[in-house]
Amino acid sequence: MKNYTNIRDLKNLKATVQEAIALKKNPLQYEELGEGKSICLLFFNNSLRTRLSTQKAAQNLGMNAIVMNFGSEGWQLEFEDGIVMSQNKSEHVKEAAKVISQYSDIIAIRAFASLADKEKDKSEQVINNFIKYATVPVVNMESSVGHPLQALADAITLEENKVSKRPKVVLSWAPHPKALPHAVANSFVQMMQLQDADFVITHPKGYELDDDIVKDSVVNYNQDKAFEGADFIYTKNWSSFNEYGKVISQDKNWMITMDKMKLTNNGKFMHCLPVRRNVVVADEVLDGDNSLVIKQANNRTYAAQIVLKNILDNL
Ligand code: AN0
Ligand code: CP
Repeated sequence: MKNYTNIRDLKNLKATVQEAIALKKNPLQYEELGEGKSICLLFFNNSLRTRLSTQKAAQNLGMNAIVMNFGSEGWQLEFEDGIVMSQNKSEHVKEAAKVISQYSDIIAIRAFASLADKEKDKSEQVINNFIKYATVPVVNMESSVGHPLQALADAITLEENKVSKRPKVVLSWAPHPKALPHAVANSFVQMMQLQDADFVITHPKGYELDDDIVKDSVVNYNQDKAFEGADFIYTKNWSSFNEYGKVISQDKNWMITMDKMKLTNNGKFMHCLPVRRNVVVADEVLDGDNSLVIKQANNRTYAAQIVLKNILDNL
């Protein structure tokens, strides 16, 4: 693997999950692999888990991690080609990507969707320009379309916690006051499409995800029906895709409560975090025995580590 931009870049998801679970037992077993190598982590948006777990993963592989918050510290980058740079953008991605490549063996990037321009977001302008002009591999730490490190951590968490061979897994929309990206939901859907599971997506009308992602995955607009017999409830808010980036409703009835969880088959609760308590999910669910959110966040380290290992193996 050269770049990791999508969960489908993994040759074999099942095998990768097993490798990550093995790695977790002895995280320092490849400590020498990354010796003398550096990774530049570039953040155009906020982060807690991605920043710390990817840094930890690099450290476990013996790499040096250099972190830069582009939003507040970097020059504003221009991504359009052939433009007269007379406005507020100080540097073009053409130079920036080539320069950063000289300081690093891998570049990892977080650049959320603008939620303003659907076509530009779908074109993955930031990450694709870095891939185009960088001379080293690029890793996606949440782009406008996907969050494949999160989806890999979720796959590890599902594997570790499933009690049947073919679990029922539900991706449920939940309300949120702010317009949030589709990336986490998109990558979760793409990851589930590679799993042997009964997978159902549930959301109110108007919150349909991109058809190009959902393909023939099952969608049920009735949350209660979707929850029946579920082994896992994966919750995430996202803004409308059709009315691009709009919050078209904040229906409180979609919040995940204990009453809703009672409809499931003793279902486990999952969320990528950060999560707003008593807006997205009730305290009693998040704090309950069936909540996997802290374990999920722990698996971010091993997801990142197995991805970086795979890239280092192919340098
Ligand atoms: C981000 C999102 O929804 O994409 C990051 C999640 C990992 N969440 C927020 O902005 C709250
Ligand atoms: N789940 C996740 O990516 O969290 P951060 O936004 O804190 O990195």
